[in-house]
Amino acid sequence: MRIPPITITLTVQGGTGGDGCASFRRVSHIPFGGPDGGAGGEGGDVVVTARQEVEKLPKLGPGLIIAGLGRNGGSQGRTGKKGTTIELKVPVGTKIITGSEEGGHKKELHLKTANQSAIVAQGGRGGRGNLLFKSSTNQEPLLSEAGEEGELVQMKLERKEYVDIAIIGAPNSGKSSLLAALSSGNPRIAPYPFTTRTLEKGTIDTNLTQILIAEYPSYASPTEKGEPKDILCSTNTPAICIAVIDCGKRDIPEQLRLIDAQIQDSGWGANKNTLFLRVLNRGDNKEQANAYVQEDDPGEVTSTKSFFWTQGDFSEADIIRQELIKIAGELPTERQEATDDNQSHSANRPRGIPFRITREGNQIHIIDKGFERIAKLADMNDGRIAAQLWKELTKAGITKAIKKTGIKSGDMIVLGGKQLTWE
Ligand SMILES: Nc1nc2c(ncn2[C@@H]2O[C@H](COP(=O)(O)OP(=O)(O)O)[C@@H](O)[C@H]2O)c(=O)[nH]1
Ligand SMILES: [Mg+2]
Repeated sequence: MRIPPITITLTVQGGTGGDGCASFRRVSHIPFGGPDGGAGGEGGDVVVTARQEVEKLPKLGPGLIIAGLGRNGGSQGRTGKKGTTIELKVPVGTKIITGSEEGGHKKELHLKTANQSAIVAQGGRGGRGNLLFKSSTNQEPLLSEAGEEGELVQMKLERKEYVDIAIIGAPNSGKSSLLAALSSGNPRIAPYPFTTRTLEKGTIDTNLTQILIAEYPSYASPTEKGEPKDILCSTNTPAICIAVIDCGKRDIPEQLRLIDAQIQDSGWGANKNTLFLRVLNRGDNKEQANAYVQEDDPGEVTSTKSFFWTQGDFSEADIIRQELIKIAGELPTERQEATDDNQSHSANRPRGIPFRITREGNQIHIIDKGFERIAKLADMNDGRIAAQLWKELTKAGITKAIKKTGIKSGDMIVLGGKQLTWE
């Protein structure tokens, strides 16, 4: 078995919101009806959903994927329709990583269950219609607002199978036997090494929860580079890692070296939330085996607890299982974090960012997302529209800030691609 491609990188963007409408009521017996321009619809979102039937990540990217545009608002107060949402279907266990570490916006979300879904790029808000610009001092609003651009997000999808408890160890040490004893798993158990070539999974079911436990294929040598290493990296960092050590006649230091290599390669050792446990299998002389393991621990396997276990001993297996259930319930697992997160992965859209004024020669730039959207739809050649826009800019304190720049008559004001001359 070859592990299918485990990551794709792509850029996605929510749809732009629809423009608001500027219109007035037309009724035969009322000569000047009030404003009735409706708001634009929201742009569509880009959503990632985990589906049971999907096995591979979609073949997409590196291009840009954009969700549908929101429709423009209409007269008679009609709001535009929301843009079409794009849904990317991915395998259960996919991890979504958005943003970058540098920007401090890096976010991760693991889709662990079927139908779990996350909005990765939100559509832009629809622009306001002139109806919403009506005020006690402006009964004939001529302004409306263009739709907002959707969120632009860089994202990486990583196919990661979800595991709560990992079982690792040297070949033939009894990992499969332990998995079968503890869980619903039904792996092949055989008296020769490397029986397990894939991730062998099982569940421990309680009334409250289901714990996912898996056995990873063993390393042949501490410098393993093949499939066992790929499989090790194909899952998340488990909450608990059990290292099985065969305390029969086998060479324990060699087993510990293999285990150590697995922990190093997986990177789990770096996660302070992962708890490392040891199961000492086939222990004829348990005291001696335990002492030996403690002394020769090469460092990484700094287990907090060792359990003795022998295949066929149901009471020992039961003790281990109860302990795992107890520990799993207490650990701050990734799974709990995911439920705390309300599934919406979207970076919160900036709202209420203060305006900025910059100057380049005789050009004064007004930088303000909201006013740029209003200016975009405003016909500056219409004196009444320009006057209403100035009034709004004054209300927001922007004209005052412009005066402070020492503006002179004849200087240019630039806003949302439109230019105005300062009189
Ligand atoms: N005698 C004895 N044999 C065991 C014990 N645990 C596992 N085995 C045997 O060891 C062999 C390898 O076990 P398996 O679970 O497949 O090991 P894995 O390769 O680590 O998954 C099988 O024949 C098991 O029946 C044990 O506690 N005592
Ligand atoms: Mg096995």
